Amino acid sequence: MTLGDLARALERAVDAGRRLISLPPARTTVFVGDTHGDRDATSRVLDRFPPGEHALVFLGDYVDRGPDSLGNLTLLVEAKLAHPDSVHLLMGNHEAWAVQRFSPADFWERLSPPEAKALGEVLAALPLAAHHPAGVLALHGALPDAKRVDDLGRVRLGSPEWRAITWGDWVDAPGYAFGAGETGRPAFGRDYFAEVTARLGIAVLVRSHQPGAPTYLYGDRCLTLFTSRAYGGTVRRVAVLRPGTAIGSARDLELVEV
Ligand SMILES: [Mn+2]
Repeated sequence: MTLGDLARALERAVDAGRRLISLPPARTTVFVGDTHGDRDATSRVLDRFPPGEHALVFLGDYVDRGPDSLGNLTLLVEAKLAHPDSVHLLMGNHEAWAVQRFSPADFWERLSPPEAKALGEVLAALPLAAHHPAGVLALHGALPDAKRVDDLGRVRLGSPEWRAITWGDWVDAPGYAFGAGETGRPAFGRDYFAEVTARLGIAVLVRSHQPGAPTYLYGDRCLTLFTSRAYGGTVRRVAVLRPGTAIGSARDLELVEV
């Protein structure tokens, strides 16, 4: 698939411009962390958890860092086209080149300006979050300062809420926001997590994005997951949520190595 073909396929593969995905409670849901050019990781996930039988939520950052960004993105788009209702590709900061540039960005920097523009525009339509009625919210980075879950469907690209979702880190300390200016990574603390999750009625947040974060944070209610070899020794794991499971903490999701 050429890059132009990929951009056109992606245009058909995004979730019709929806920013918030509602996950079906009756199907096993599999959350997949950053894959970052690790096509082999994506391939293993698709083999082990066939879409259709499972709902698959990819948490963003498909390109850069790893050896095969284009192959990884192509495989994901093909899976999305084949199973539009059970494969969900959320936006990470590495898909948001058209909104905010960053460095290092080995994949984006190798594209010609027209290629980067075409691909950047279609990736900017990706959804930002997925909500499961058992009280699980999935997104790339951190929670936006929202009043209710539905507000996540109306987040504007480039807004502070968008920056929290795609760029936000969590800090294992009391407090709310740890300022990061216009270009740095916004960071949030334990009190902010407690307040926003209470407001949204969320028991567990599943996210990726921050390689240095502990797997479990905030009373095991914030799960940080990676599914890529691009971070060196990081184990490739997914989190599985089975139908009917009562979710009190992220430990109620099963971590599976792929
Ligand atoms: Mn990221």
